Amino acid sequence: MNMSPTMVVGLGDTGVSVIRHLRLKDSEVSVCDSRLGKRTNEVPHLVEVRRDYPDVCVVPPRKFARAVARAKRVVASPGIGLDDTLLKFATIERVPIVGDIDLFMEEVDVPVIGITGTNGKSTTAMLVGAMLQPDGFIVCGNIGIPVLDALDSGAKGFVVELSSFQLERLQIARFDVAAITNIAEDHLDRHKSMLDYISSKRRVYDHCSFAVFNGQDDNTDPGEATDSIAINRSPDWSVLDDGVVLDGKFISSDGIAVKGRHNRFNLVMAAAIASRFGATSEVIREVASSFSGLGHRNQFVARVEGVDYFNDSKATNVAASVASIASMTQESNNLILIAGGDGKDADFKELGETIDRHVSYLVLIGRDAQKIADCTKRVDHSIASSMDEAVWMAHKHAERGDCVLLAPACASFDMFRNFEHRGTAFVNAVAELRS
Ligand code: UMA
Ligand code: ADP
Repeated sequence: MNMSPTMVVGLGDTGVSVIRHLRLKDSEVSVCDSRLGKRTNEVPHLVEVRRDYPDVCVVPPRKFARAVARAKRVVASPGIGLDDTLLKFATIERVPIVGDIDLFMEEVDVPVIGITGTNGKSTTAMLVGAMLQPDGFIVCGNIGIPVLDALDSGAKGFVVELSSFQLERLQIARFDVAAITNIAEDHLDRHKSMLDYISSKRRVYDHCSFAVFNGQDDNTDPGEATDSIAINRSPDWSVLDDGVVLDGKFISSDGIAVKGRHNRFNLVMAAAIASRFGATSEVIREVASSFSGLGHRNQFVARVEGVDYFNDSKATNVAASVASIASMTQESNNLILIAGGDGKDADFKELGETIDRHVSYLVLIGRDAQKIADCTKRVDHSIASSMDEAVWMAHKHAERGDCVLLAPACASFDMFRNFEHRGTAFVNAVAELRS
């Protein structure tokens, strides 16, 4: 008898959500994770899956090739690239590879908004979620809640944050509104080229009913065949120096809680999306005045001896860091930047130019510290071996009225578990200065 199970690859948050979903439907499931065998203790949900789903067959990587040949399809976690050895076996056996978003799209029967982009995805998604909360929408996806865990929540609609990793393998795209905030260089250690990265992102527009995009970034333009709003091309939806225009109505910066031009952009994009689903201008104004941003994104930490410290640990690529630095230039006399980490093969030229223009002193950490230093011409720097040391060095160079900004332009994995861990290390180090 041919059992044709679904083969789940990756036992992280996505993998376990896929198993839960498929077992509820009584489907036969196998699972493999490339760390099984050599680094089994690092596989996040193995113990839980063995305990809660004894019927699920856990396949070690060395037996994957045989097991996948029997599978009807593979559901691969986003962190696993299509050129991964396990997925290559699936391709050789011509077993279709999909992601959790496909399984979600097969079942969902309420409106779905897809939001992607290099930067601003989470902030925009959360703003849309707040604007559509009265209508029963919830936020899920790359933001940290696997879509299949949200599917049975009873939501009246979903705001799904999508990464290029998820979009790269998406077969069933049909979002009611699809949005791309911007596209800049990122994840080039995973995507083969910038073109590859851009085309992954643009898959969000396939069969979408309506698009909202960045009118100043042609790579986000869905083309004339798609009904759309172009933020900053349309005068009715635009960012100004002293506020925003939402559906033709001006709101001054006094009525906007988020800081920085890039966040005002996210606000306009979110309002354009939410208004498609009937969010009223009152609700949108209320969200604009109360939503002050997410943790680890341009977050004020403390004032120590007259110096303001800001945590933007989520600035994990050059474009984010550049936007973050630009948003700080009005805040202080001098800006001291802490940057560095795992640069994901990025080109730091634009960061170096921005640092030379706006930063008075630079403290570098992590694997690519020297690479960033080599891209600056004018600004003195120090290299620190820990976050505590970096904050201490910044403190020594700062004077009353200055700002210290953590905006690393890099991933955190060379020194920290994730960007939250890095941001918390920064916050703790600032607290140490006060004690
Ligand atoms: N694994 C392998 N082989 C590999 C890589 C990973 O077997 O080559 C296994 C790991 O051993 C681990 C599992 O796969 O057991 C992890 O899978 P995963 O890396 O896809 O992570 P999940 O826990 O499933 O979380 C994923 C997203 N992670 C990534 O895309 C890397 C989460 O985004 C997302 O919140 C979650 O699904 C729910 O949708 C995180 C992220 O860093 C926040 N995203 C990147 C970003 O925002 O820049 C794209
Ligand atoms: P994402 O989910 O795409 O990583 P976030 O909303 O979490 O986006 O923001 C991450 C970082 O990117 C912020 O801390 C900020 O430095 C930068 N950023 C946010 N929005 C924008 C934008 N619209 N344009 C450029 N940079 C941005």
